[in-house]
Amino acid sequence: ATTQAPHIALFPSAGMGHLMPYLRLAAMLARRNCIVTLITAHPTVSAAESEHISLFLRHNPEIKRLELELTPSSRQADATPIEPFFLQFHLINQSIHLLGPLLSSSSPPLSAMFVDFALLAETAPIAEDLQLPIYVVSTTSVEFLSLVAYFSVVASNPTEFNEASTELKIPGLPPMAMSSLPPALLDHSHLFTSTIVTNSQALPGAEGILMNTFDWFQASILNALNKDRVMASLPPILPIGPLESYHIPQDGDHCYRSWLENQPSESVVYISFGNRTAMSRDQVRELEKGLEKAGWRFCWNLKTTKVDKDDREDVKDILSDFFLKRTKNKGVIIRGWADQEEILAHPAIGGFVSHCGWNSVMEAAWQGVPMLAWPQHGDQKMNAKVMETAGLGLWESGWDWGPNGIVKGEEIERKIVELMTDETVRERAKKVREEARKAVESGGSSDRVIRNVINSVTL
Ligand code: BUP
Repeated sequence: ATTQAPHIALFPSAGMGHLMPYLRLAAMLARRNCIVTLITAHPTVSAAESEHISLFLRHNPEIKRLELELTPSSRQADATPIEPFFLQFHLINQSIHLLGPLLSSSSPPLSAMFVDFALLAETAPIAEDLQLPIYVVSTTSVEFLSLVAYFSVVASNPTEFNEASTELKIPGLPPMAMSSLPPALLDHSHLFTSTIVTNSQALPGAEGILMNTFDWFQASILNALNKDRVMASLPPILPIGPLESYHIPQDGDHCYRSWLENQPSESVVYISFGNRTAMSRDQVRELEKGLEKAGWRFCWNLKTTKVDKDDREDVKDILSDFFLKRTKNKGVIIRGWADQEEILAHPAIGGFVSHCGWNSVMEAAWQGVPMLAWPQHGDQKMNAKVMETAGLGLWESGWDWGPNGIVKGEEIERKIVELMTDETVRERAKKVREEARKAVESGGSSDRVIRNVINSVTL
């Protein structure tokens, strides 16, 4: 009998860090002859999300789109203000009942659903009704995922996990430092925490957890979870990364493009803290000092608000005249969206100061660019540790900003110099690149895993 191409619905949640891996996976599945439907929530939080979805679909007309129209929030108008991206998780979940009818009329009929962790608990009953296998596509490190998976156990046992704890011990895994965990986890009424608890309870019902990582990068924890089964209820962890770029040429000439062309090889440090991390003015001043004193060329992706739509200030209103004058030919400042993959791929880039969002870690691994981790919140500190352990770069674990103080210019200067001059780290990062590329080539570890997943959802 002839087999039919599987039809897979992908359901990402909010934020570019959650959207990018889904778009990459959608393109990859389409390349591998799957029929792909992308479920998108409307409206999105950031302008970057809606722009990327439109551009992506225009360049990939074979990928179908289903739009989930969000119903307005039932939260009280006077409820505690909440991070816009967490609120969006909540809004999508609240509107999921609209999804069943949309999906049941899909043509050809669906073969499987791939969903974001934050949407799992609400989507699982819909998938079950339609008799579809459900896979989670996780957008974080395996370490953070294991914390999330174990968290429902911890949450029901406050004597094991409270403000006085210094470590969290998951049987069979190395202990996790409390200082690396998101502080919001201690607050059970926080939407972040309740989202984790609810969805972590639903994880055992998934067929597998697809992850943007590769065997070599996180071998030890992957062995513990998949071979030693230290968390017996967890479905298989399926490393399919690094997810490859979907290559859409960006319009226009962004200022950094021509500038980078004229810089010597590995002479520029790229700085970005992701799409939704706002840096305080005091910290911006210290970073200016550090960059200027370190003396290396730089390309700084500067954000001062959580949501891009709110970011309207001019560079001159944010950075000091002194800094701009002193570094006139030394660096370029990016405002608005930049193609980070393109930047990291540029031979002029020699180091990456990053918040360690997981996509950024995988993109640096793919290019073999050494990182200096400066994590802020969420999974970032745990990701930083994974990155450092894999040998991709440096992490100064005491660095923070916001309520816990700011990092001084001299400190920043010292670490940037170390990042740009440490030959051992540079060599090791090149080794990471080599292993990343081996994983995705035909017959490589990630290639085999995704091939098996596609086969198992093919009727
Ligand atoms: Br900012 C920015 N260009 O200007 P992470 C980000 N990105 O391509 P987290 C750009 O967005 P969030 C820009 O390459 C990565 O693929 C970047 O995801 C890309 O961060 C993605 O690194 C950001 O996982 O997401 O914290 O999960 O940026 O939304 O905070």
